[in-house]
This record gives sequence, structure tokens and C-alpha cells, in this order.
Amino acid sequence: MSYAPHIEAQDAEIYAALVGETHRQRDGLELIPSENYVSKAVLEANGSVFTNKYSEGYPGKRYYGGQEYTDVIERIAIERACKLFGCKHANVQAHAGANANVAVYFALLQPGETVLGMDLSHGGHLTHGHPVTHVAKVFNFVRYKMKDPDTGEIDYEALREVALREKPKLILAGFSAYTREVDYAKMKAIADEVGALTMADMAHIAGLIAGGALRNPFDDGFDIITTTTHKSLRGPRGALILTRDNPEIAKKIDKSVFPGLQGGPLMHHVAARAVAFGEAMKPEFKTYAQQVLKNAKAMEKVFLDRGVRLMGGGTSNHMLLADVHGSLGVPGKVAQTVLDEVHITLNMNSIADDPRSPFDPSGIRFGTPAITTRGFDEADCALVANIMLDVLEDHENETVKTRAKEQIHALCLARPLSDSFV
Ligand code: DSN
Repeated sequence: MSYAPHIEAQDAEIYAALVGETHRQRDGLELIPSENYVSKAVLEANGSVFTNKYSEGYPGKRYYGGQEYTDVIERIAIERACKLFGCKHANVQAHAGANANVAVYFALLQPGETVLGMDLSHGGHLTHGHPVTHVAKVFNFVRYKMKDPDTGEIDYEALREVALREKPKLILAGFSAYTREVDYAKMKAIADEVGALTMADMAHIAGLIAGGALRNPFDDGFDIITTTTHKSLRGPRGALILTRDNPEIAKKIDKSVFPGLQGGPLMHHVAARAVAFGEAMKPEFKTYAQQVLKNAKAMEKVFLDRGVRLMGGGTSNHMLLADVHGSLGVPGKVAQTVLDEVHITLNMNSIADDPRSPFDPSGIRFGTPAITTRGFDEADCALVANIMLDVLEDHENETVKTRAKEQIHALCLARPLSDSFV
């Protein structure tokens, strides 16, 4: 059976790559914590005729004609996003998480104004104002960190002191390599004390919040949430900007996305986001979100039992960050490569205050959203964690790697992902 008959008929090179990637995703374990498998319905919407349409503007206020159906899908996407996250306004047009964050900064800040965000080396994200980004040239980003990387607790007293000193206009919660829950209420109280707005970049955990497994920052009064749609939320690539209840902020954000930052929205992505939000509203998604956390805990237990240091001392979400260099003498880059060889995909990652370079760091970051979509349970995840450590502890031993590959192959056959692939 062909995976894509029209591509197969007209473009052999692209078809070969598509087949290769389909097999890679199907026959290996995806542990990159920011990746997932979308449903066939989301894939269909993403590959639909909406790709042909220009729709600059917003529903009911477009610049070009022929918008009767684009308006329908964008309105549905907005309505579903607001319901999922309990807020009054959603912008569903940002092409990516980076765009969403940049759009918020330009909507709410004047050049030179200050944003307080988590340090990249302690789990923050590049788009929270790392010096290599364009936004760091425009706005003044200052940082907060964890008090102790072995518990993961954020240093809220230090955060408050920096806030009192620097008077930020925006306090940012959110991360891409942090394994514990943020105390949003504490951050909101500090923001109120200094008159700052609050934004949570929940790209990694949006699905877990939508599924009720983690706390929603809006419940603690946060003003804005940004998120990608393709991680734990299990939608197509893209992003969302949510505003709790302030129509003035919402208006500024819409203007900042279009015409401020982007041109025409990618309406096929908007259609696919709407489909994914519909899926996330179903009761099964709540079960999925809970299982993601349980599976991460099962992996945590194996790593801790086998003496591996985990950042934050473990996990309260879907993600783990292991100091494999410190604990096993295996640099993160080597760990990533040898695990790739046995068909386990994850990424090397800096640990907090890493003595090694970001290009050859001490850690590996991995998580459970994708394997949970596959139907993995705690026992499967404990087995995967044991296979990972068997390989890492003896990574030059070809017999160990061959056995690991066979075990992974058997697991993939047992959990075939029939809802996502042809
Ligand atoms: N690249 C994403 C991640 O893996 O966390 C964040 O942008």
C-alpha cells in the first residue's frame, strides 16, 4: 500500500524520504519530549485544500474575498481553544512558538523595556530573550534561576528581588527543559507587586494543562499564555496566543501577529489545529494526559534506582533531564548517538550550570508524550528506561546494542500506532 500515491507517482525522491521517515517514526521510539504523533484526521486537515487560500485579517475582517469557509474554521479553532484553556480570547494564527512570543513582546512592550524570564541554562527557552535572538537587541531580558537544580525549586525570593530592582513590564513563566511545576500564584503575586503583566509559555505542557493533569496558569490570574500546538497538545505544528480576559491586550496581540509580524495565516494549519483542539476536548484526552505523567514517573523511578542524577531530582511533568555524563561518564552527545543506533530518539541537553559546552553537553532530555500516544503504559516505560540504561552503561558492547534493538522492535510491533499512520 502506498503512503502517498500521488507523490509516489510523480516524485520518487520525495516519496522515498517520506517512506523512510514514516518507517523511522513507526519502527523506533520517539522520546523527544516536544514531539508527538498526530491523528490521521489532523494530518488530513493539514494536507487539505485550505493550503491554497490567502486569508490576511481575522474572521469577518479579511482583505481578500472567498473567506466563507476559512472564517468557519478559524472561528471554530478560536472557540475550542478558549474552551480548552478557560479564557476569553485566542489568536490561532502564529506560525510557530517563536512567532507567538515575539508577537506578545511587541504587542505589550516598548523597545528597551524589561522582561524577566527563566535562564536558558536552567531550563528556559531561546525565545525568552537569549542574547543570540533578535528580540534581545530590542528588549532588556533579565533572568531568574532555580534555587537548587537537584530539587528544581525556582528561587522565588531571588526572582522577587530582581523584579523589585529591575521593574519588569512582563514576567515570564515557562521552559523547554524544566521538569517541575511552576508556582504561578507566587509569580503572579510578585508581578502584581511591581505592576508587571504575566505570561506563561506553556509550549511543552499545554496538552497536560488542557487534559487537566497540570495546573492552568490562568487559574492563578496569569494574563497571557503562549504555546505551540504540536507538543503534548498533539496538534499540527503551530502556535496559540491566549488572553485570559483583557480585551485591550487581546486586540494588541491580534494586531501584533497580523499585520505586525506575519502575513497570511497558514489556513491548513489552522484547520488542523481546530481538529486537534476538538480531540483534546474529548474525555480520552484527559486519560492520555494523566498517563503521560504516570509514564514519566515510571522512567524516573528506573533512572533514580540505577543511580542516575536527574535535574530537579525527578519529574512532575512529561520530561526528564538526566546528567548522563556526571552519573555514567557518557557525554550527552554520545548518549544521543548510541540510543539513535538502537532506534530510541531523544536529544542531548545542557544540565543546569553545565560545565560542558552546549554543543557537547552533560545531559539528555527525554519524555513520554509520543510513546504514550502509542499506548505505552508504566511497565513499557520502565522497560524502555532499563533498555536505555543497559545501552548507556555498556555503549561499546555490540551484543547489548543488538539486544536493545530487538527489544525496541518488539515494543514497536506491540504498540503499532494504527490511529496515526497508513
Ligand atoms: N525545540 C523545542 C523543544 O524541543 O523544546 C522548543 O522550541
